[in-house]
This record gives sequence, structure tokens and C-alpha cells, in this order.
Amino acid sequence: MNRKKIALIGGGQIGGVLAQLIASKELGDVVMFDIVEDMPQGKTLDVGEAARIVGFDSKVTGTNSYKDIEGADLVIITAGLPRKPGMSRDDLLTTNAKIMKSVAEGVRDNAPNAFVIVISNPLDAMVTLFQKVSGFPFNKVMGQAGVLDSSRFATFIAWELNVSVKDVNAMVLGGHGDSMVPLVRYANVNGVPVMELLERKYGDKEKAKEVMDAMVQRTKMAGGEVVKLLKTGSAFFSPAAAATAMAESIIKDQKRVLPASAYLQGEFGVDGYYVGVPAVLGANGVERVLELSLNEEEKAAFDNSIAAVKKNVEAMERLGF
Ligand code: TXD
Repeated sequence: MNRKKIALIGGGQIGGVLAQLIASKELGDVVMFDIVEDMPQGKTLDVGEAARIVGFDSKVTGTNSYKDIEGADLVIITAGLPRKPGMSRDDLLTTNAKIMKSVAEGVRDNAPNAFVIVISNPLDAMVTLFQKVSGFPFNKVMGQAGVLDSSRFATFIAWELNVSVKDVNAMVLGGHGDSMVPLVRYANVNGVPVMELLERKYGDKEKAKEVMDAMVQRTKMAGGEVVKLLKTGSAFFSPAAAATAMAESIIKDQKRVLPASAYLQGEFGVDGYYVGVPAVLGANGVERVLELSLNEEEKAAFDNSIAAVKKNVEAMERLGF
């Protein structure tokens, strides 16, 4: 069997879970790179030694040398600082841009044919920077945020309606910041609009709207809610699970429709920016962006979110990146 080679750049909290999930699903052999000496070797040794118990044949190794990611088919990047309580994702811009530049050079020089999923924050700016420095084709470089933000939204809806989250479809578009756009009108439980179910539950349109507004607000702030409780570090299991779903769709050519930070060239009226939109992920990476109609209110929220992404990208450019 010709196994895929998957390189993880960053072996911290999210990188560690990525190694476990990818090996457990046997998506390929895993190489974890980090600048901290011995840590990725130790972490992957631990994951690899569970192979007999979990039952996987994937090889899991750690390294401090970019040479070892040579020939990687897929690279997932989590290198960079996470938030501390009270910080916004944008506060990480300067530090993480420096890190992302060096990572992009390392990946460009050692795994020039890889597909790349960026997770580091501020997400949309970091994907933009990776693509710019690496010069990789736009369809091969994308960011993970929407799969997680949408899963959070779906989870809150499932809790509220007391139904299986597997039957909830809910999507969040826009940039991965506080201005992200949970799409209320399209949220449904096996095709039935969530708003209709809320109105039936409460027998009152106003109350249903209030409950939905609270879920939307919680979704937008969900990353910060976790940061505040953890006190050190940010969410790690759910972002790793989200990126694993994207990786699986690419590796197995599933063509799943997943919200991803993808490069827009006119879609949704946006040209030349990475933003969270529904994308078909398959053997060619981002194969297509699925456009959908937005009403005035949704469009205004989406434009506001795009403006926040542009502001970050411009700030990064002013910093010389
Ligand atoms: O959905 C999403 N996109 C996100 C993103 C959800 C939650 C958190 N998200 C962001 O992911 C978070 O704000 C951070 O920017 C990244 C990684 O989060 P993680 O929780 O994994 O951070 P850690 O545990 O601090 O791990 C970061 C690792 C750490 O081991 C560092 O040594 C390493 O990055 N690091 C580097 N690796 C390679 N190369 C360089 N230059 C480097 N610098 C630091």
C-alpha cells in the first residue's frame, strides 16, 4: 500500500491530537515537526506506542528538521502562539506572522507538492501569508475554522432542541473572528428549519428569536469561552477534529462540502481574499466554492466579516509581511 505522508508543523496541543486522530483513522504516516527539541519525538513516541491498543499501522514520528517532511502529501500547520484569556485572535498577528513566514519557507523548500491546511491564528491572515510566501496554488492552500465554528453552532442547536447533533446542519461563514456569520436561515434539523422548531417549542416568535440570538452569540464567542475556562491555551480537541475531517475529505477524495477558508476570485462578490465559505474538498484540494444566496442582513454581516479579514491582511502587509 502506498501510504500518504502527512506532516504536522507544530506539535503543541492541537498538533498532539492531530497525530492521534490521523493515526487512529490510518489516513497516512505522520511526521510531527516542532522547534522545541525532543518534544515532537517524545509526543509521537507516546502516540505510536498506542498502535497495538488502538489498532493502527500508521507510522508516527517526530523531528526538529524540515528535511524529514520531504515528499509530504499533506501538511497541517498549527505552529504559533495560542490566545491567553482576554486576548483576541488578532492580538497574535505579529508573533504568528513571523512564525508562519518561516514555516512557509520550510514547507515550500521541502514539501513543494503538498496540500496545506493552516490552523494557526489569526486564521484568515495566516493562510494568506502562507500562500504568499510559499507561492503554492490557491486550491492547495486552505484554512480550518468554519468546520469547527459550524460544529459549535450545531452543538448548541442540538442541546437546545434535544436532538442528535448528527441530524443538525448548520454553517458559519466569513472570517474566523468575532464577526463570523452563523447562517440562521439555513440551519436545519434533517431539512426542517431550526427557527420553525424553536417557534414550535416556545409557541412564540419573539422568544424563539431570542433563543437563536443567544446561540449565535455563543457561537461567535465560543473560542473565547474555552480560553477563559482553560486559562492556559485554547481549544485543541475540536480544531484537530475539524482539520482531520478536511484532511480525510482530500485524501479520500470524498468531495465533502465543508466550510473552509478558501481563496475567493469573485465568488460572494469577493476578489483576492481568503475567507470562510462552503467548499468542495477533494483530491484537488479546494475544488469548488459553493455559492449561496444571502439576504440583505446576511450580506451585511458577511461584508462586515470580510472587512475584518482585510484589516488584518493590511496590518500584516504594513508590518512588512
Ligand atoms: O480553529 C482554529 N483555526 C483554531 C486555531 C482554534 C483554536 C486555536 N487555534 C490556533 O492554533 C491558536 O490560536 C494557535 O495559533 C494555533 C496552535 O494552537 P495550540 O493550542 O496547538 O498551541 P500550542 O500548544 O502552543 O502549540 C503551538 C506549537 C508549540 O509546540 C510551539 O513550539 C510551536 O507551535 N512553534 C513552532 N513550530 C514550528 N515552527 C515554529 N517557528 C514554531 N514556533 C512555535
